[in-house]
Amino acid sequence: MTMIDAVRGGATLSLPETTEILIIGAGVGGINALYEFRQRGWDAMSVEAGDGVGGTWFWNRYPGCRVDSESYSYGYYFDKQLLQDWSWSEHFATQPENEEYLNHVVERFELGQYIHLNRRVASAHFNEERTGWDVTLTDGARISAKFVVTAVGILSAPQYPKVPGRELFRGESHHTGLWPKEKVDFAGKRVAVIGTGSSGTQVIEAVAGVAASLTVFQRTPNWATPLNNGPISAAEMDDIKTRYDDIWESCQNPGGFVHRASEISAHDVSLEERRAFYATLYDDRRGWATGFGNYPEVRANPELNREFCDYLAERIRGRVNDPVLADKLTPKALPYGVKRPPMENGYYEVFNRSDVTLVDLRETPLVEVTETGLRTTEATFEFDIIVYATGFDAITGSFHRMDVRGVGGVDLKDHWDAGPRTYVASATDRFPNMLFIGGPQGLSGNIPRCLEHQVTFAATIIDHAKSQGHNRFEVEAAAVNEWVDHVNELINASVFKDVQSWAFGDNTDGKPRAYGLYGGGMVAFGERLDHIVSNGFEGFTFSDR
Ligand code: NA7
Repeated sequence: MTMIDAVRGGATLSLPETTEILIIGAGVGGINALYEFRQRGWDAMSVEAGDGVGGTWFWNRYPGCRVDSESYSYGYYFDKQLLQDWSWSEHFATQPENEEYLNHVVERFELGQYIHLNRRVASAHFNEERTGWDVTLTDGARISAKFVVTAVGILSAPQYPKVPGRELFRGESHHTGLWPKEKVDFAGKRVAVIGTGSSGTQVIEAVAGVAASLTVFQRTPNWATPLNNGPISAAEMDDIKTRYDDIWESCQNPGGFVHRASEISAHDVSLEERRAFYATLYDDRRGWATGFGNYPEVRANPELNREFCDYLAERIRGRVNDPVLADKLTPKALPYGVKRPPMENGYYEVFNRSDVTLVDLRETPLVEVTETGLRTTEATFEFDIIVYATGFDAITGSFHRMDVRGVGGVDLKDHWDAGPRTYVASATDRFPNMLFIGGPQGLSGNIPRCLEHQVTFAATIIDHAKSQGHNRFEVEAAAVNEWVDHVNELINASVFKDVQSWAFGDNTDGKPRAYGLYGGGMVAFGERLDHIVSNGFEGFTFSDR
């Protein structure tokens, strides 16, 4: 039995009817929360829709999938021996390695006995009479919980193009966020990939050269930059293990990544020096160094941002042989960094292959999926496999797949009908005894570093309620309103405010435009959580009802 099989044994656990704390989801955040709560000796358990743990690293098992935070900065830091015992094989681990790691954590800390796999939440209704949550699963099982902690992710409800015919296609089709466990064999196949975000970029690199032909359907080009991944030697990993305290410290910055912005101002150096620095970032530095290790002015100053974009466009032209194709792959009027840039590894060179074609959906939009392939306004295409790398109903989609009702039966969908409303991404008014890990209006960046703040915060809230004998806690509407205003003020004052992005819900038809992330960065966010706790849980009301 492999380690992953052993954890999957959780699928056979019998489900208790009651628990004190129910965690929804066993991904990166859910596992962290379960570990924290069980360490404290609490009666906590998780339900997880997948038949394995890992969340993002369970569902997104498409070829080429890998993390783009440095792995040694991405793993859990809650146990020093775990850090010493686990060795990463590459700077940016693949999906299988991440999944293996998360399974290792679950097994090592004996959490599998509390994780109920293959259990998807259908509804969670607040029961005012007994002050707790009545949770129903899609298989009909019911659980009563005093507290519910959601860890459902903000990019976990896959989304497909809204064109007719998807069910008619007779070949194989898969969404990157819902990839099957069975190997998808691309060899000798005519393959379409729709979407060129982070997932599309990775799957395109993996499929090119394996498939007989690859047709990439691009709607919006983005500024993909080199990941500059590489193996980690045994000596290097030994050295990393001596530096974990420093690595964690170095992550305490807005993005939670190991990269620090240049201390030299772009204004203090010549254009030639700036271009030399851009070349270093592009060719030698890893991952998010391009964004977070750059001159700070590149994010804030439109002229310098344009200068950096001109540099990136030049590099694309240098890598793509056909100038017309290079132009199609180059963003127009999109500042660098406002839309999450994909990290690539040979992406642009893919388009030099004679068996790879780019279809620009801005020129010829997708019309329908047919029995044999895809049709745009200009042409019909035949395929054996269609890959949808078309992203997610982001931020609220994973919540709205469930029927969540708070005080007086208020539906979370109605409560958030103008966009998500939270207090520090951790709770919303009228939904007592419910906390979010990685909820709306929270952080994006190096996710485990961001989420550990929220896990500690959730544990502190629950601990306060339990230790003071409070039956119920709730956030005040005024606190939620203040956070919503703060989130909006930050975004409206930034260069990001007009970008079309899932962060605003722009990629989902019918969604109100509302910013769903927190733009103040991880340090300010963590300080705010600390401030709330040290100010008597400001914004929360505890009661014995
Ligand atoms: P993303 O970043 O949302 O990318 C989705 C891609 O799919 C993007 O290129 C979209 O183009 C494209 N898309 C979406 N809908 C359509 C339709 N209807 N037709 C054509 N193309 C479409 O999702 P990913 O999975 O790549 O990445 C999600 C996160 O994972 C990412 O932020 C990282 O944190 C890791 P668009 O740009 O909307 O025009």
